[in-house]
Amino acid sequence: MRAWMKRGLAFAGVAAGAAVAVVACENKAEQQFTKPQGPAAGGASLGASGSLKDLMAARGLSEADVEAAVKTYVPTGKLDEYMIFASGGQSGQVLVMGVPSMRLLKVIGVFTPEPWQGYGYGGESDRVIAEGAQGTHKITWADVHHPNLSETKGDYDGKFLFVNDKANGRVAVVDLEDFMTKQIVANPLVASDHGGAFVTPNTDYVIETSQYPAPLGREYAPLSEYKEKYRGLAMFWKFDREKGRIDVAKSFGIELPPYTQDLADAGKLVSDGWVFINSFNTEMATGGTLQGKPPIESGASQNDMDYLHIIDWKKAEQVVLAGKTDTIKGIRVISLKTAGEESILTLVGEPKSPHGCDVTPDGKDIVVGGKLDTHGTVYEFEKIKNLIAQKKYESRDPYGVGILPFKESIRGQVEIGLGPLHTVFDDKGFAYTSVFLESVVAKWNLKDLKVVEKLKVHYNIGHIMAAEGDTVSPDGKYVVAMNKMSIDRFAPVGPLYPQNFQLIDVNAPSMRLLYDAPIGIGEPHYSQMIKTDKLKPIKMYKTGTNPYTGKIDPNAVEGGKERIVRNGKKVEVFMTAIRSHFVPDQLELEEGDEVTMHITNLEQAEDQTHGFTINMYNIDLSLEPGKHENITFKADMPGVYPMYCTEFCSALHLEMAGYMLVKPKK
Ligand code: CUK
Ligand code: CUA
Repeated sequence: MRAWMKRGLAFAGVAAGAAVAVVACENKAEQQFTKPQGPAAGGASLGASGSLKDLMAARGLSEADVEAAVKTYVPTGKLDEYMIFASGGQSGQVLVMGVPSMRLLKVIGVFTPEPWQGYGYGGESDRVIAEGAQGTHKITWADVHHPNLSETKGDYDGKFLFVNDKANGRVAVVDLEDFMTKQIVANPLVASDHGGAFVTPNTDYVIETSQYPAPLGREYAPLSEYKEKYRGLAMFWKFDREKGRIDVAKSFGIELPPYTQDLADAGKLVSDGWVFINSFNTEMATGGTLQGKPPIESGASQNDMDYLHIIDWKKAEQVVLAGKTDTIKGIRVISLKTAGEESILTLVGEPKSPHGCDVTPDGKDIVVGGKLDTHGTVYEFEKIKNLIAQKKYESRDPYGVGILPFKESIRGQVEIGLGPLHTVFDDKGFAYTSVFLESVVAKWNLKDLKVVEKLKVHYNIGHIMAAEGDTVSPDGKYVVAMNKMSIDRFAPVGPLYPQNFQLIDVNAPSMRLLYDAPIGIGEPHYSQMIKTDKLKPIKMYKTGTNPYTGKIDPNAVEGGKERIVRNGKKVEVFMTAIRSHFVPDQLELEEGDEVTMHITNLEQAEDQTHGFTINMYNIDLSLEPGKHENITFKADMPGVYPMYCTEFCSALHLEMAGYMLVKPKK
């Protein structure tokens, strides 16, 4: 036996770090490469590259570039100050990134499988994904728009993340203890959603409001009956913090008029108990381009005003408790009639094609942008509340819902520029609005509603996000422009360009662009940024834990108690994984056997993950230290199948393998 092999074996039972070190020491080139780390002492020169000035000249960098580099560089071993949870768009996933480095740390599988995490490949996660089924077709994608962090007293608490799927009307719960998706709730009432997944200040409810109106419950009705049968919905999913799950039985919806509800935000502090939703297409246009009718695009842009929806959810809760609800597809729904009569729903005008709906950190104002307007409109909650209390409606809509007088509901309007969309806030009383048509971030003063500065972004910004931006106490410091296009920015990768997150320093008196981060998974819409130290994820599971119950699995396997139990056609395998072998490592099956495998990773060392796959059976698990997984499959393909570990876990990782043999029927 060669020396390295002996050493490798000796280390097979200790931490991977040590084992890897052994391998690295064998590699002379690597040793040399890793030695001269970091800048030379004194900091004036950059190693062999000469002085900083020379380096700048050689690379064509300006002082501003170097400043930006210094502000975003996170040296080895240091952590990013903030973390971003960004929509992965059509991927149905969530991207986790560090700020200021903008490094990608993780891609969380949410609505769609994520192979590295073994999410959706034979293990327990299959059930979570299956629970999110809508209709009878297999849905293998999602349109993730707004990931939102759980809050306590209006502050991100770092415990959970909620994610919506606009396309298929679904909401998911990610547990930030292990950054895994634990629940997908499919809304049986809506045909699509958008205003979600926002939370109330103590995460009592996760809000999901519909986008394109359709009959509630998705029954058929012709477009000629749009006004009578099509509806919107504001869904209030009750969140059970203890269980870490949405409690569907305690949830309720509020029927809305068939105006296309858009973005939503929950009130906070003074406006706690209320939810605001902007809308467009109050014209109720349904298109008909082939019949010579205007497309929805122009049909929906006829009126000067659409409606901001104001929802009193505390009152709605009372009405639900009093039993004044209908039940549609098993969900309790407050009818539009009741919502209007009880002032649970009130409307107020919003200028042309509104988009974005953002409550200020003090909860006093609501900012709404306008895609075809140059203004941001700032509604004053106090005024709205008084008008509702006095029932001072200007008129009622065709469904009997009270409409408040616009002028008396606002604090003012801020002249922002062409196409203001979304607004976020800092700690110094400034608001930052994304301006789509102008491709700028506009910074304005919440006090006097005056723009103080505009920063060009490249190009066409959609959402904007700020450090702790949706809380009662934003941090300022950083704002990120989430741009839809990236012309002239990155090396070409074909006609589908990356999206571009541009990190902006908002700490200095004037805004400064720091970093372009191309996003190769899209299209991201919104994201939230939380202080890294608020997140307290676990480092490993207690041995035998099933992450989907949070408990030791009843079939968890102890070392030494591995076994194969056959009962007719049913075969149960109790397996363990530890560096660098599976016990048992030979499965001898008959064609047609119904197999259940229980696999426990016995490791209790940090980052000591094993993978497990059975070739051709689409089985792929990630077994983090302590994790237990259960898989069920039918051995219906006779043949020889290697089973192996898919994570480079130790020097003898390649040897962490075995065979599944499926003997053909005679
Ligand atoms: S939306 Cu995409 S840019 Cu879904 Cu929040 Cu405005
Ligand atoms: Cu276990 Cu590789």
